[in-house]
Amino acid sequence: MNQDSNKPSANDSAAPNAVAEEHAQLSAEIEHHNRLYYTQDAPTITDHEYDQMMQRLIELESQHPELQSASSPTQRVGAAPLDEFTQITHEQPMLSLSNGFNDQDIHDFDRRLRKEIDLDDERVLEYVAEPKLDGLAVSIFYENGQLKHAATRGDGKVGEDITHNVKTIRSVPLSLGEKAPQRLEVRGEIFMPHAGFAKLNEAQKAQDKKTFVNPRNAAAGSLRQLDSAVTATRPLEIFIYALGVNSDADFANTHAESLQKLAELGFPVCPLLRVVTGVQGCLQYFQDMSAQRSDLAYEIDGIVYKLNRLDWQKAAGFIAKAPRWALAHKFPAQEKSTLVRDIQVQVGRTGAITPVARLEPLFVGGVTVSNVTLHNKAEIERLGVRVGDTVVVRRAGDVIPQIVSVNLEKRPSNSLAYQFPSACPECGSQVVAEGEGIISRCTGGLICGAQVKQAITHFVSRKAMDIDGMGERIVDLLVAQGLIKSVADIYLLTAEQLLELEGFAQKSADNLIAAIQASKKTELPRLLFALGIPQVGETTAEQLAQTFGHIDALSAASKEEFERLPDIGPIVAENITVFFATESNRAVVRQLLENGVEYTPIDVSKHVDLASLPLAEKTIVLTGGLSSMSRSDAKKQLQSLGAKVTGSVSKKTSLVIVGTDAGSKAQKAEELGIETLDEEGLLALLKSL
Ligand code: 5U1
Repeated sequence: MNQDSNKPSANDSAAPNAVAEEHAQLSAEIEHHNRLYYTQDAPTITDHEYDQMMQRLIELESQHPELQSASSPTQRVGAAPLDEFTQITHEQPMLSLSNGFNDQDIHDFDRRLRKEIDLDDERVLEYVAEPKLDGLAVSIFYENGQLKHAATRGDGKVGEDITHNVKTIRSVPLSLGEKAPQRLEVRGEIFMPHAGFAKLNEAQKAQDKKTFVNPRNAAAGSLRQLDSAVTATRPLEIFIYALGVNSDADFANTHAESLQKLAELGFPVCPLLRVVTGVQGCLQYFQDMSAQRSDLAYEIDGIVYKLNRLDWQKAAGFIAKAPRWALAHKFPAQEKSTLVRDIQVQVGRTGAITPVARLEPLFVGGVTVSNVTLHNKAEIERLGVRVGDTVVVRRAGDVIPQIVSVNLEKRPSNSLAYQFPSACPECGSQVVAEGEGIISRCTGGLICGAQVKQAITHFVSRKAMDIDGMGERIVDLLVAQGLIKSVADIYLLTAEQLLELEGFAQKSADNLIAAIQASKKTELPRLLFALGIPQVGETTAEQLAQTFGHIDALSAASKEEFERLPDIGPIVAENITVFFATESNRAVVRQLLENGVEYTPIDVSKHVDLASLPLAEKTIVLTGGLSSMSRSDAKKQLQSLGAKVTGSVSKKTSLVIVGTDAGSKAQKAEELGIETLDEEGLLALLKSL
């Protein structure tokens, strides 16, 4: 360490070699002590010595600003405040985890994986088990060993750029040395340990500032600071749990090995991580951690199991937003008692009436709960809950809170059974029961203010007609003033009418009318989605549009025709049929078109007839691992060519694709004399079609 070097007298020229060398050496030394202190919990110098080194580095950089790089330890005290967060698109999507809640879920997870990998019964899978921290997921990207950027998960595809804040976390390495892959992305969880959280809240209280509800919120609030100097004062920590982008294809063969390598590069990895064998190993680890949970320095809400072999992870692939090769085994939910102050009902967009219990607020599972849905009349009857009852509320992780039981011993003697309303509280129309009493629906339709407002709010929303500037407040105003009674009336609004309303000036009125006009030219799937047919989401609307091409064809179709579509079941088919059979709905559609809404009909003669696809009527089984794609990708490609892809080999199987480490299915195919293809053959087949 060199703390007494002579200070240069001038600061207007490039740093002399000796100064640059001192700067580099001092930076490396400070980062080394950061690692010893924050990652390994084993400091070898005093705080005073550390502060002296940091002071000297700051001094060198103030005299020679050109020495200050993005990965200098001085950057950890925070950079200039930002005006807003910019966005970062993740090169690889940031996935979430599927959840398991009991032993059976872990057995099922293991069984699904064994099937996916086609593992023989005798062989046991190896998993990496580690605590699931209750913090915030982050992606940190390094190029040529230097920290380039860090981002939140966001929607999994695009996150917020929080580089300036992540750099203030002392245990995050700013540079990785020469052994690091040229491009490397790590993923992990940023969290606030209990002790730091308590201290932070004390300080907030002392300064008359808002305190944080739990460590997770405190960590989130700290990371969402535009001023990284504030983040720098917050006691944040990180554990890295996975690799993202990695330019070194030979980095590791197993997940455990990859984390070991990341630890060697200086990343903090949870020391409680273990490689375990089979379901028994997972469950034993879960028990051990459950026992230790209350003694840990930080909050955890479960255990994560990940398949250890990376080639098998690849073979297992993904479902929607989560990998098949990982599972979060959640700790049991927290339960607490409170009082039901009232039971009220809410009317939804389609008239569905949902009862809600208004509770004496209680803190359970890390949040304050004041309202809990009671779902439907049948649920109220099942629980037997009444106003004035003491109830047990359960909340687990991010699952919505629920009432699990009523304490009858504490029931007040004068309490009465809850009477489910027979008339809508919004419009007074009759409430009718559907689906064996599961759903209660207001029959008011377009005369029910609650339904009309919500139907209009849905109609104008971004994924529907996308009328910019027509938020809930404006919809409420327009309906209250009687300017719109149905969605078709939107297209009759004038700027003059808007100017009469509170909060509108010429410009805002003109802008809203322009947005309404712009929405008139639309596409059929959007229009169908906008109509708000019960249970018809974007995907179903798209499928209906592609199959029928025109609204007239849709209104003329039968329930059976809808049911023939791959993703439409009897209930949705019934909803669509009823919607188009109802005269008031037909009238609204007619008026929309009369008021200027137009869409280009879809030429359904070009609609793909599944029977005409090249692999139609072929039943294909995939077994073993593939190196060029995941099995689920291969499955999708084969399905898109018309094949039926199944999980087991039988006489009906037309073809078996045999990957690496294939087990009994390949053998069975041979016994039955079924044609097989290896990965190369599969690629050639896909290419030829
Ligand atoms: N411990 C741990 N938490 N956690 C969260 N591992 C882990 N892995 C995750 C997430 C979201 O995702 C994997 C898919 C990388």
